[in-house]
Amino acid sequence: MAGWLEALRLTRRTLGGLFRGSGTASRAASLEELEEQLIRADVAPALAADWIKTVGRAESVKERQTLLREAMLQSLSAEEGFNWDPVDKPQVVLLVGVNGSGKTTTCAKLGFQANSRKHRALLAGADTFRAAGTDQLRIWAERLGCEIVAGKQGADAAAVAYDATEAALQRGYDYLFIDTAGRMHTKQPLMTELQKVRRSIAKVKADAPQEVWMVLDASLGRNAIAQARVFHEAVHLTGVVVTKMDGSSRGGFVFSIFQELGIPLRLIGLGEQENDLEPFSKVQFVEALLNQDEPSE
Ligand SMILES: Nc1nc2c(ncn2[C@@H]2O[C@H](COP(=O)(O)OP(=O)(O)OP(=O)(O)O)[C@@H](O)[C@H]2O)c(=O)[nH]1
Ligand SMILES: [Mg+2]
Repeated sequence: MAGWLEALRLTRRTLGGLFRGSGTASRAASLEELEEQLIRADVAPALAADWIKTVGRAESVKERQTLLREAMLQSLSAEEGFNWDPVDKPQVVLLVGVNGSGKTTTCAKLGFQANSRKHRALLAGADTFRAAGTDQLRIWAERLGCEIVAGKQGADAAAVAYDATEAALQRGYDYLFIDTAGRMHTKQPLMTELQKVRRSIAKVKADAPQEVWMVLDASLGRNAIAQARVFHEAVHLTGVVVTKMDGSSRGGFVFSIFQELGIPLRLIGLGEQENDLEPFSKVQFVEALLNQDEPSE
């Protein structure tokens, strides 16, 4: 398991060891350089400018570092994680996003998390676009020992989601995690299909899906924010999962999820294995961004 420090290595490198050599003012980056580095790591320019204003008050490099840490933490709102107490069964989580963002892997990771908490989870493969759309999830389900309901290629994704919700309800599952096909936010018919999927779940259980999570690929940086905005308008997101943080040098966009979208970042993917999914921790995130205990690269 990669861990936060390892996963944020590339973004940290983009930040260029912001305060390396703290204490010796001569080696500290100028404010202008600092701002550039933040923007290079995909921190929104307006936010970076705000922080720089705050940090500019510092009288020492050490104080500058403290002020930036505080400003970063303040820019991230309260952590919500995910409530692993299935009060109202089944808790239905619908995973949506553009192609290749990590939906299927995240669905499997959620099944693993439920299993390891001794909850009963059902996985649903509603990616009926491609011939092999549900194969990947089937393989995961077998490996994890999770039950799965999956549609055939060309089947109506809304009907698969309906059947899966009914199965989860009737068979007393605690959680239902529904994987959907990747879709570009610019393709209106596909966004309409997603609305239909959402409605069909609610026909079985009026308050479901309790969660609709957008899975965002961290390597897209700030571009992911624009995608999420369109999905939010279409299906009302209740959370975001950021994947592939371990392969991204643009982790600074995470601040924009809170600042610009106002949607909680629930979980973060730190690798490809089933246990590489963590609740988002703002302290761990900021500490990993600013960590200096490693040699320069
Ligand atoms: N390094 C890393 N790779 C990940 C992570 N999450 C997913 N991946 C990889 O990203 C690739 C795409 O993941 P999928 O889960 O298939 O993505 P998807 O959104 O289901 O893709 P489509 O169904 O084609 O839209 C796979 O190779 C995954 O192993 C992560 O957190 N870190
Ligand atoms: Mg998939």
